[in-house]
Amino acid sequence: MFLSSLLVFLLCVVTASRSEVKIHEDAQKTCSVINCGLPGRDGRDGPKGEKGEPGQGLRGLQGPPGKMGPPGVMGSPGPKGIKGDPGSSSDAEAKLANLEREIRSLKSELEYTRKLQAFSLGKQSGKKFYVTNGEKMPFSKVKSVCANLQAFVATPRNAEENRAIQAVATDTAFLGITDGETEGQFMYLTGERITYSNWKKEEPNDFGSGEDCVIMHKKDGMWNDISCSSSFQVVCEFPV
Ligand code: MFU
Ligand code: CA
Ligand code: CA
Repeated sequence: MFLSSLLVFLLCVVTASRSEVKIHEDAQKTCSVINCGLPGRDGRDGPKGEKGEPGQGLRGLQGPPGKMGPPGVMGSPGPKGIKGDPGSSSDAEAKLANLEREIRSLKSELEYTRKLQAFSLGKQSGKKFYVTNGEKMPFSKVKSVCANLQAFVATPRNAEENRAIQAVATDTAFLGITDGETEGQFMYLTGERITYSNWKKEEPNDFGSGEDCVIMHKKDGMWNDISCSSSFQVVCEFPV
């Protein structure tokens, strides 16, 4: 301690021997001229320094995503989209295309079924055709059965049609002719007087309590008037 104090004192003496001006400048660098002796206590802390540049150390790992925030307010409508490709179809257009394909398929199948039916029934173009299921029933039922098929009760208007019905029937069958309106005046179900007939000998005779319906015998195609409540075969007629 004594040696370091002595060294500082000697330094002050040597420095003082130089010029007046120089002494003043150098004193600020080494020690006070007035208090040139033992060192003083440490001064107070200086003001806080400016924030430093970001460090170059490793960043920490990214944390997990935070929870969802509240919904925002709805924005204004966006601009109109550009027109789609002419080739691309919407869902509705695709459904329509499927329906159209299905309709084409069904039409094709219906055409085939009609062709097969016409062939199986021996249908001639431009001519009515007749169908039976072989059932026997009263005349009222015969009318409703044919109506349900959007057909009429078989009604021969000439010898050719009479033969066609005779060929289709497998037993004695009702015809679409009655005299229920006016006894003795036989009419088609459409209401016109008949213009063709094929009565068996001594018919019509309105036998017994009365006979207002007409049947055709399978064996010869001849007609007889008969009770409408009796049961005979149903034969329906389909228009041209
Ligand atoms: C004839 C026919 C009748 C009935 C009777 C049994 O009369 O005209 O329609 O079939 O025979 C005698
Ligand atoms: Ca009658
Ligand atoms: Ca009769």
